[in-house]
Amino acid sequence: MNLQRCTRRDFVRAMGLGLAAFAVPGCTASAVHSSKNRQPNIILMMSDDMGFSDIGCYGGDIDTPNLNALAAGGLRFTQFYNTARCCPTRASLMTGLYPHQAGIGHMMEDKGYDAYRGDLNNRCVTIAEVLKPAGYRTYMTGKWHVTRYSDNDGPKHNWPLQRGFERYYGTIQGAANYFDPATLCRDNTYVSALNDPQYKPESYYYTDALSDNAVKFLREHHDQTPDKPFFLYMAFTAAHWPLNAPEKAIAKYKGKYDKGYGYYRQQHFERLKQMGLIRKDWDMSPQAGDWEKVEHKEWEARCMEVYAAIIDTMDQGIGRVVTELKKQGTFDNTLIFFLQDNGGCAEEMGRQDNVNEKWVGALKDLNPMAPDQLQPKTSPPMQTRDGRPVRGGPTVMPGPADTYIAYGRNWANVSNTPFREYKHWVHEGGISTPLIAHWPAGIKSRGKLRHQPGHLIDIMATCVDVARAKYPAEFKGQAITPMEGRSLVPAFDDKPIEREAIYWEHEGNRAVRQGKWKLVSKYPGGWELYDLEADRTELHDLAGRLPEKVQQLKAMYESWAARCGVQPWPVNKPAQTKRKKA
Ligand SMILES: [Ca+2]
Repeated sequence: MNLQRCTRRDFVRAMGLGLAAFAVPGCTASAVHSSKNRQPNIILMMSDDMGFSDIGCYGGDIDTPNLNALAAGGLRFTQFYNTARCCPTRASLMTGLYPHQAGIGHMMEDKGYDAYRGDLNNRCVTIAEVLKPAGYRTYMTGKWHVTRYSDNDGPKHNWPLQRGFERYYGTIQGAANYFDPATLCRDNTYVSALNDPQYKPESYYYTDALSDNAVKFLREHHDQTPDKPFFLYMAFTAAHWPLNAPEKAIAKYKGKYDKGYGYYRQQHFERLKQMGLIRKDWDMSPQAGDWEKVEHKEWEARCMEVYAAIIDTMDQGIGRVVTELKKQGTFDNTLIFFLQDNGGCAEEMGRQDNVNEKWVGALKDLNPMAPDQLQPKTSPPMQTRDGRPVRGGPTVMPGPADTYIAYGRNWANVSNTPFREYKHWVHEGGISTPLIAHWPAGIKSRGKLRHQPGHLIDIMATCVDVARAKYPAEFKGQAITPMEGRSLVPAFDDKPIEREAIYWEHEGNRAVRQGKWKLVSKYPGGWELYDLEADRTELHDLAGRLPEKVQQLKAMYESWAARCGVQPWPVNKPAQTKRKKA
């Protein structure tokens, strides 16, 4: 791979650009790509709960040859950001707004304020809703997770088909057993993993099902409307817990992680520096776990083996999508993005010694389920389709359908190398994601890095730009909130992305980044200030030394929070507001 060394000058240049105030969103595609008559196809691939340095082309040790090839043929952004968790990330990505502006300030419950309805509002539009009027066909596979209405018989106004997608296959809610996912849906109707007439694999595995159905949609598109451009959103649940993967995929990684946390963190750190993805003079964040003190070493290593197998399987599915594009002759003029929805996850789901007392003890009279019966449970206590209880804890090796276990904080710390914190926090470990951009017809550079900071909100602006679409002021009679992001097209040519700042709020964790400066706070603590050019691993707090900078950024944060409807955490329902369920 042709890897560009990251120099200090590159960083200074990229970060200094963030200081330009209140720039107008870029609309440069017409200038850059005026020679292209045809609008590009756009594929947006997102994975779930993965760290900054998991995939190979970002310094990881998991086999991801297909993602690595996209990186080698395109660009890798080194400072791209998400929102630190599933639902707000998906809302922000789909709408080009901050999550609170789209109504998903937290998760999938109505907290009584417009910014916290747990349901996309009607003052935002999805990328699919914007690209359709520009002539695009629109398809989606994967995790939706931007509505609190997930009953098969309930309101579906915010399901994918009602928010701009023509075809859909995936799960309406978040996490689920990969061998038998709950809320599995084709178009507008729930299906079981086994009774879907349109998809009959030899053995069912959700990640493969998402890739296979993406290929199916691409084939149908090519058969029916080859002259139209398409937008395909693939939202994998890989590698969110539970650690479920086919045994054959796990076997490939057997013994691979026996050296323990510190060894792999150091490997990630060295490769990141070698690839130019991080600066050589940054210090490493503190290590979370001591391998020597781990009681169940074989189990703990197995957790990481399954995690790797989940990601490996996703990468193979991405390879099948690329193969289909090449077969159709559409690979060159397809803009493919790959990114992750939040940092590595420190949640300890299913890892406790006594977890089966609660999980297995709660299940009575288990019977096999009929093929057309829907899996009712997203998490334990639950049973497998063939009638076995789903278990966890350190005596149960993760992987098979009857296990529900997370890889835990210490491996998440490896995934997030070299950064601090995890999914949920807005320090760099929670919000930093790879962003691969591959588009041979539109991006001249191959295998290069881009250090311009960017955020999920920029994907909508970029899609509007390259598709020559119009972001509406009004949609279905409603005024639409102006988009927040900036087109990444200038960065494709290594030009600046001009913006005031980037902001975060999640569960009381707050941050603002302007240029090289980041003000960040971990709920319920105070503000910390970092110079990300010198210290992106956030180890040298400058808040005490630079009180004026703290005040300036704090005022910016507060103004943004007020503008976007952010409430103090924890958000409690206002007493008199009782909204009826729609
Ligand atoms: Ca996630």
